[in-house]
Amino acid sequence: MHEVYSIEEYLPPAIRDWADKKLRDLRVLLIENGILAPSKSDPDAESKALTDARNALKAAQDDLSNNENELKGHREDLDKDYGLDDVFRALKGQCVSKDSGEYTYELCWLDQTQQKPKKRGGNTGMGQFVRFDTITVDDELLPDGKGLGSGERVALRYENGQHCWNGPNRSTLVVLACAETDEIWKITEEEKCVYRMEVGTPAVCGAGRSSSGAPKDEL
Ligand code: MAN
Repeated sequence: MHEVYSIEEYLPPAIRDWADKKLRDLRVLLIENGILAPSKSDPDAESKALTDARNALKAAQDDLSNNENELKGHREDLDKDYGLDDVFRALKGQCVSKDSGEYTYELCWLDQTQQKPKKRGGNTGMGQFVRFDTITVDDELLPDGKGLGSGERVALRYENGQHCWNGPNRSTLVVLACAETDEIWKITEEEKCVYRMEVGTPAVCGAGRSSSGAPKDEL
């Protein structure tokens, strides 16, 4: 506006006043329409249109970053091993528990295992899920079918749980066998802070697959 104002100097006073008023009116109009910043004296002031554009950009960037994070989560999920035929995908986020001694033990599929004191005190992490494994077991098959039986069984390894005083970080080996419902059958502490859970689940009842639970003739 400076250049325009200086033109006034060359005008006769009457026209100058008229031009001056017109310029003021124009300035007010531009401010009202968000094109011009409200105050020239404040160097940080910016027009409403610029503020709106800046806010829109910020909102779009936030959206983009949220979507990118979501995409990253989905990609990681797709890369994860959900076991034979992805059967464990459906179980993710679900937990089963069982009372044993002074604790309730909790197994959360592909997530973590925990020891929860029945009386007082906080929960103890017994490991985070790290990977699938196959182990060979040789147990007598119980009449109620609630046992591992013998042969190769799918196992889940949970490691890096809460550190054990004078011992390792807690870990859990979860050994699975075919059963009608998800159920923890037995919990043992094999060595100090090294736990083993024997668990029944339909997730390993795949027929004819040696690595996924009891073979058909054992059912
Ligand atoms: C707690 C529990 C036990 C474990 C001891 C080790 O009492 O986690 O299972 O053996 O800590 O100090």
